[in-house]
Amino acid sequence: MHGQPYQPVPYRPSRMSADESLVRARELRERMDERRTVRMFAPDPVPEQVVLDAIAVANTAPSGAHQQPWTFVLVQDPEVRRRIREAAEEEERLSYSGRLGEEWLSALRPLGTDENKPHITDAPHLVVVFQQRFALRPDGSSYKHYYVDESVGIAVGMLITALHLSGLAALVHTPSPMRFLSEVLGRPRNEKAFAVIPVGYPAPDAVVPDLVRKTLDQVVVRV
Ligand code: IYR
Repeated sequence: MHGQPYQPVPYRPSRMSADESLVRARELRERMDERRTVRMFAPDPVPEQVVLDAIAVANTAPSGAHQQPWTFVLVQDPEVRRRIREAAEEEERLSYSGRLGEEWLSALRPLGTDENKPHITDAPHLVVVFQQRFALRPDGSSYKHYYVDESVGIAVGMLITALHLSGLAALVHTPSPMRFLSEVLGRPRNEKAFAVIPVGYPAPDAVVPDLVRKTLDQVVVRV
């Protein structure tokens, strides 16, 4: 793809009627409003194919120069999971005991988060998303990637949407700093950790913060 000439092909999807769009959009809006970030997972198994299909959806995300600058690492090895949890909790202990600062800590207070990250070892699946800051060819040469943060952010949005619509809960967890993930997972030097995403069913006794979403009027401006 990189450096190839422009060779477009026809795109003729069948058009949905406006009435059907209205029905589908309303249904989707209601379904997505049920999504909640979950921090307490049931240990029950989830077929890996559901997660792979959701990653395949994420892989359809638009990206800068269609470079798809993402890698999804599925971490199954319990020992690797344990090491990730240990390192994340060590960093978070420093964060919550002062590194974040009072303003950040008070923003987090209503969410009830703390330095304990049991979801890293306990959710049936763990997806660690890496952004490829640049492309690295097998011969060691490289070329630039564009709009990497935006591209990976969109892909992760599509991933959690796909997981939710497939009946699963997820958490976009960003331990900070995340450098340890590259070491533990042996990722190449062009990749930088973006998020740790445990996936599964909510625990039967799961609780979530009592959040209220902004209304459409609060987020839409018409010009
Ligand atoms: N990374 C920490 C803190 C944290 C930060 C934000 I912004 C959140 O929305 C939630 C947590 C943690 O994962 O606990």
